[in-house]
Amino acid sequence: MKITHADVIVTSPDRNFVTLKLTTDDGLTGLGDATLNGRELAVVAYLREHIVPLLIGRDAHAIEDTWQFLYRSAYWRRGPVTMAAIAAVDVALWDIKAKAAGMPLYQLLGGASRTGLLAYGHASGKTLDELFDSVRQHQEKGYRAIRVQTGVPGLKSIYGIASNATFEANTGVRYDHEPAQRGALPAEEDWDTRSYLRHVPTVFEAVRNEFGPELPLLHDGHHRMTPIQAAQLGKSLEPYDLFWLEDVTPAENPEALRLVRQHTTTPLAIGEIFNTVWDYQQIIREQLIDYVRSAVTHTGGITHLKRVLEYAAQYQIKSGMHGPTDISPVGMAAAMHLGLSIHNFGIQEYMQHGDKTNSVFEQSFTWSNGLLHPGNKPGLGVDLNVDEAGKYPYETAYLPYNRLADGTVHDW
Ligand code: KDG
Ligand code: MG
Repeated sequence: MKITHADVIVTSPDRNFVTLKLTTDDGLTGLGDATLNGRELAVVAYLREHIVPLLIGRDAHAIEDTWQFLYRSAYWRRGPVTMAAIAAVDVALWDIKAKAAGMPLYQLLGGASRTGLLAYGHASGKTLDELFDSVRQHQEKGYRAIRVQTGVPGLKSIYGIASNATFEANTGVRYDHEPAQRGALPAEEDWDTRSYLRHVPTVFEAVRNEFGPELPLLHDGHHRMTPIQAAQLGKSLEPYDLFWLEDVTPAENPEALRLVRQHTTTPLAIGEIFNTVWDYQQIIREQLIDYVRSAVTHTGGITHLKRVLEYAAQYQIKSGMHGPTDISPVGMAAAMHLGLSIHNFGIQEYMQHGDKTNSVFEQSFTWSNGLLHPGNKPGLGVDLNVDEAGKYPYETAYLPYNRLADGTVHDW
């Protein structure tokens, strides 16, 4: 079975998505997500200019060989652009193989290890009242685990708080958290770590008092703290029994997590901006984290993320795959098939896409009782409606960035 066509489809329903569609001489098609938020066109160029020409005529069944060929023959390895492009090819080939076998993809990956995937959503609020409302809305939507992000007194606009009025006016969409804003320049947000560290524990205390001890609660530090600040936060949140505390430090320096670990028993999650097993090597071996945050989309696809998760399993570290709205429905489906099949599944992030996105990507997953399931159609279970996709051309959009009060650029 040979690959005869490879199309890179860029569409912007609600937000930008990049999708690779492979077609074989048997007439089978496969989809892969290559969306890299705010840098989408870099992956488009990488795919169109450097990968598509290499794919035509290749054996569509040779997934491992194609992965190794694309990774090793480039000479320039790793990095988010390369690994998102390879991921798209890998997932599209798994989609094709599963369709050829007449099975949902999770069956080829070893079969279901559970009935469904526990998923968490994003509650947020500038004030406690807004936050409580948002937690309740999530519970009404069926969520049984909830991420809590809060405004901080004195800071106008910070990561994780429900989309602002400008974003809503521009897009007509209200996401619970959608940081990328359309426009020629990135938005500027402000940051003050000391205010944040003082305020966050008071919010978790209030949320626990309101919602009780059972509800699994998560929180994202979004790479902003020094190791000692992160240790302080982990320690101050211990009484509120978090499911995890995510991205406490910038992830480039894995040794920072040693210091955090020495000081706190709050479980740690990291890795949404990692893209290979080598980024994880030290932190898994030294058991510095509890959850792997990588998305299939940004970590070389199912072939490579499965490898990371199997390594993690040796150390009782579980999956917590990234699933914000910038992971397309194709990327989400890949995550669900992988999550259903592995033994060390932990939790799946699930933010829910908007109506326009759902009109472009026809999906077969189910969401009930707080659990996701990828469905039982052969392959990934996602089709791309090309006519609908064509209605929404690419629009420039950037992630925001942070400045401190004195004007210094800070990690966002
Ligand atoms: O594109 C960036 C977002 O995906 C990221 O900010 C979301 O941190 C995030 C999360 O945990 O979902
Ligand atoms: Mg995150």
